[in-house]
Amino acid sequence: MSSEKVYWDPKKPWGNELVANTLAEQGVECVFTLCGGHIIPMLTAIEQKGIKVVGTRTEEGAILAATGYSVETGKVGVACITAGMLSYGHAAMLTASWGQVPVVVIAGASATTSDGLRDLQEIDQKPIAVAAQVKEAFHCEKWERIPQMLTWAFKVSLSGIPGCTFIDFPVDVLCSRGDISEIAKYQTCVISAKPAGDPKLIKEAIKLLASAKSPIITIWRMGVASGLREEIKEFVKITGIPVDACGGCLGPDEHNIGLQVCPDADVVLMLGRLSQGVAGALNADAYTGKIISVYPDAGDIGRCHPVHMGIVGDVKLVMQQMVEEAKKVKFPNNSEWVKSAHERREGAKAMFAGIGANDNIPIHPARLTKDTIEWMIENKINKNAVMGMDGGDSIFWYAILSGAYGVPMEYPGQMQGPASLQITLGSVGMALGLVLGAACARPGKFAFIPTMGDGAIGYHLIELETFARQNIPMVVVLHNNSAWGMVYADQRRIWGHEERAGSGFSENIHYEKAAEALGCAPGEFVTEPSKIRPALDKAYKTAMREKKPVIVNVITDPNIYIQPWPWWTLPATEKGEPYTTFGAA
Ligand SMILES: Cc1ncc(C[n+]2csc(CCOP(=O)(O)OP(=O)(O)O)c2C)c(N)n1
Ligand SMILES: [Mg+2]
Repeated sequence: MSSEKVYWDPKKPWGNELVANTLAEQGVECVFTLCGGHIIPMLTAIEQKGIKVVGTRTEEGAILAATGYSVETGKVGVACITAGMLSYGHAAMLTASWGQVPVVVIAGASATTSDGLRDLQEIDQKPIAVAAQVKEAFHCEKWERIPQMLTWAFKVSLSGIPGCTFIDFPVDVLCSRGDISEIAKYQTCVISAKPAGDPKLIKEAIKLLASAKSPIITIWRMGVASGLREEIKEFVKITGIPVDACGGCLGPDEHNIGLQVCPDADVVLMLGRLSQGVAGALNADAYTGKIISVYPDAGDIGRCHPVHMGIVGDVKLVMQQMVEEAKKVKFPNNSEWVKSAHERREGAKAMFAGIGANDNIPIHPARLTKDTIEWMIENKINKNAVMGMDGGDSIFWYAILSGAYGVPMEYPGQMQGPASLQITLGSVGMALGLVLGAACARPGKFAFIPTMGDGAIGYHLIELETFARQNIPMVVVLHNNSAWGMVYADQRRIWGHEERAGSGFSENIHYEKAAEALGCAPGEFVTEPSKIRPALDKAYKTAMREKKPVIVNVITDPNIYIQPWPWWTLPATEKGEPYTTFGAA
């Protein structure tokens, strides 16, 4: 909060004040910004409404933070940026849109009075936003329409399938004043109605699930975002069906069996899954049984893979209907099936623990991942932390090992990054921005990034200064393999020998020192496997004591790779050799 108070005239408010009032009306508590001349009074007006304003170091950082904040809280995330700089936020808007996360991006714009004069930062921003797949982009040229149009931006971001919206205001509109009675002419209303499912299909779905031998439930972004936590808990209690991809909705529960360990389930209740056709770890095609897809938009059900039954509706409401219907039906005892699913996971755990029991130097990435996960479990770090992950191969090591170890997300959206967004836009580099937003929503809470690629950290390294400024205690475990490792691994596989076109970095970069220069606490540089756990202990203590981020920079072997595809569904190569999940190229 600024100490000098600016006094406004409530009867003749500035446009900037109307923006701030509308944000307050929408219940906004925190705004992420990259400031600039066109929005200076807007930011002050917002702060004076008691809304926290967090300054980031890039537009992309601000929009990613707003996205992470939304995933963490379930509320709309808000970013404010200055005129003409939206291109810097493009990938972040795509991330929010693909991630189905409600985010409102507010921008300043050059004055209407200077249109066409090539004024400073005079750029038509709407097409940039539209190209970033926002749900709708608004340009507000009338002072008296500011509350109405800004409310639209919120309303649209939340409605149907949530996503990013954009609105900009010319600086002369923001800096003009008017009579509040004019505003009444431009009203809007917000309704929160949601559609339920077709009762006939609900009945059929329950019948099918009750007759299945090996049914599973999978929960995806539109399920998580619908807030179905209570419903899913009750549903598994009644039906005994295990949850195969959980999205954090079940927490630690015996029915939470991990991450897609049962592609051969005979019936799959797929909740809130956008149909995607990519060959990837989160690919719905991996399932071979009958899919019952519940999703709010019929156009997306079965778009890229066949489904047996499509139920259109808000996922939470449909689950309420399912719970009621399930009470009327007798379900078989699924406990043996749950047990066997856990056994599969235990099998995977034993296999990866074996791979991770490796004392080589440079450190095997499975060793680093195994030690990190075991340290995290032993110290209950994941029980009470905001989390995130980023990278290429590094992310897959963590995703697959944590799935095999049965580490649950404690709450929906706890793990920021691809795991929380669940949609494979596939961009590396977004986690620091997302975690910043999540951490700002939970002041004082520890933030943990158990895996981060050395390529990935480069995108928003500068944002570590924001973490330090916000006094966020955080530990980042850096897989430093001096490479865009996932790419380098493929180069070796394709060419059969070392080939590094564009994929290598300088070796042994001291990222922990770069972080220290940005205000973080002293970090760790680890080259020996036996030093991993002591470094994690020390980093955690330092982070908590100093209330600052700490980087644990671990030098790992670039010649070890992991397949990004689930190890249980790997196809054979052309040579007839089975792909392995890991190996030394
Ligand atoms: C923004 C973006 N650029 C490029 C890619 C292509 N890509 C996928 S994985 C990867 C390597 C990531 O390297 P790093 O973060 O160091 O993780 P590692 O694979 O080495 O563990 C790249 C460049 C991408 N997914 N996203
Ligand atoms: Mg790397």
